Amino acid sequence: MTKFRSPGRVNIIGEHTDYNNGFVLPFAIDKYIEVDVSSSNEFVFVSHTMNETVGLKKYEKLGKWTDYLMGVIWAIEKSGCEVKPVRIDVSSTLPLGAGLSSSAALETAVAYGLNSVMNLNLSKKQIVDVCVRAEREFVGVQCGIMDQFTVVFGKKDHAIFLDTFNLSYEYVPLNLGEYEFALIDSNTKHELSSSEYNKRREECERILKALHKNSFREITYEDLNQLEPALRKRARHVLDENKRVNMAVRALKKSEMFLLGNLLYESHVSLRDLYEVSCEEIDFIVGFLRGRLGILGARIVGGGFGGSVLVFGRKGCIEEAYHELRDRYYKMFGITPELIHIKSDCGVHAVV
Ligand code: GAF
Repeated sequence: MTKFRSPGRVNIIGEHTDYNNGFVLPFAIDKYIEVDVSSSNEFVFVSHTMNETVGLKKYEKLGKWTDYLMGVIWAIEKSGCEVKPVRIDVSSTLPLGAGLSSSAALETAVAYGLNSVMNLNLSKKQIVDVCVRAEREFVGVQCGIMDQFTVVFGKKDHAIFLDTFNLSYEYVPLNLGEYEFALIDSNTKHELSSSEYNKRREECERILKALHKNSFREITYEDLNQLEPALRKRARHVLDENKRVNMAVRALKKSEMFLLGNLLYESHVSLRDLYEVSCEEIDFIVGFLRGRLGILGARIVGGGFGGSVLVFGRKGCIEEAYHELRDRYYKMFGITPELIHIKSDCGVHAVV
């Protein structure tokens, strides 16, 4: 078997908590990156989506998509295994830059593929670690573990309630009845996304230092008073968001759909005002949807500064709202947003 498929992910709630030992509630989706791994005398990466073929030296960094592939090879070798030259063909049905974790999908498809083809004997957890390391140390984005974990451990019809403090997790059934999740891609991605992401991480490090704590899990609401105002906002978001994840899990289990929707709106406000990772286009979409008949909740997903809005609503209502939104959004920004229907799906696997 030489073809491997890895899904994207959406996160129901728990944003910017995964690198703060917090909780997240993501699920893998039915949009994928596929890679075909074949032996070769040199490293050759082919993107069928971008129509580009690139030959590289081992560990060569080019500042583009090929870094995710070479980063994985680098990280696998750092873990003590040897990776022989390969040709990797990449194709995708997962929109890039839409906040759906296309980078983690690409990394895990490559790691899983190399693991199978070269009999490396890496466990699923080791594959997650290799991919996180590739992104942090080779690509240079100081990501948390949520994306890679979700696209490896995803389970159809379930979300993963993950505690990133000790990596314990529980599959929560997605029994949505007459409701559904969908995405509206803003079709914008602001350049500063990775630098601002790393900045947020540094701020969180400063919070721990200022409060003399080893982990966000030791921080209480009273502690926040000791922080300077900018850092207080960031910490407040993390504490509140962790609570919201736990409430969302209970709401999902009890089918309290209105509560779940409200938590999404609250999360968005917090990401906009306290964590400051939203942008004009995304706020416009969430503002438009808020209070519309049949729409229960909406919020920015992923790292921020563009990408997609996750919408939760009664079946059919999201599509209806989208048609009205499309023209208004175009008038405002000169861009057409896109409606993406999603279903939950399983994690990375070989394609037969
Ligand atoms: C990005 C990162 F890769 C994740 O680890 C996570 O921090 C997310 O942004 C924000 O919740 O997708």
